[in-house]
Amino acid sequence: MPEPITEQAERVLTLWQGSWVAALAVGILVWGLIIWTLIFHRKRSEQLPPQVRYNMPIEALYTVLPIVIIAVLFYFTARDQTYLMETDEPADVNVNVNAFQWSWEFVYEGEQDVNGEVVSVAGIPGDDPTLVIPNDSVIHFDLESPDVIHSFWIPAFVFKMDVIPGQPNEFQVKVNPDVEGEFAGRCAELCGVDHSRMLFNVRVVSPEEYEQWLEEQKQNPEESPEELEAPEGDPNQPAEGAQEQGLEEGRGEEAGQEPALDQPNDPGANEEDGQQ
Ligand SMILES: [Cu+2]
Repeated sequence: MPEPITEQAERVLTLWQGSWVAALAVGILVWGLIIWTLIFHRKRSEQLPPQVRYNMPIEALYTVLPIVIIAVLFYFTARDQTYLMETDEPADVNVNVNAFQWSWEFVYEGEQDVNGEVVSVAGIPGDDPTLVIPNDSVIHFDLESPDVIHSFWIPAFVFKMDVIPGQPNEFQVKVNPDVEGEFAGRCAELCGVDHSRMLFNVRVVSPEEYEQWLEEQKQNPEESPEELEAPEGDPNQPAEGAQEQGLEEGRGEEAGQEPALDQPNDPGANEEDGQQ
């Protein structure tokens, strides 16, 4: 198991370990009974043992014991699930996670850059985005997908949640104080040909460093993700063209969309305007 870095992750780890201890205790009891039977109740003669149609105490035990085991497992699972799904505590950072084929966009809700756009970080397959979050803070995640089902998984959170089109999901975590460093993130739901490249990084920093990073993002906004996603038509040309144009103009959301939308309708114009 990875070292848990959130309060919630510690709870998940405890539930996991407790379930294994319970399973091992049941296992040892069952294996013990099997071995005891094998050793002390071997066939001793041709005479059949007494034949009975039922044995009330044993049958009551067969019924009651599994119910008790399942009730105990159910109690702890339901208790921890309720705790893990709680979103009441006011969050310090709100991140909208957009999972798409095949990368991620992280939108920092309520944080506007110098152009009035919401601060966001986006990736493309092969160029993983980095989610930056502060330690000792409550982080709220809203998960959305425009295409197919993905799964948002940060192994160090010991937690994953499906990202389902048309079904917004949410959860939040309290990152432990003193946690710092880079962690892995990935998509945990087979979502298409580039699923295995649907990776991201998580950088956990101090709240001061986080504020500094956020300020930098506001002053020097990254490229908007819209122009990185090539819509229909030639899968390569429009996206590259749009990206270049976007970079030249500093932003280029509108500029980026134009050539991408024009070309599929007017393939001839593409050749003639090749120098553009
Ligand atoms: Cu995916």
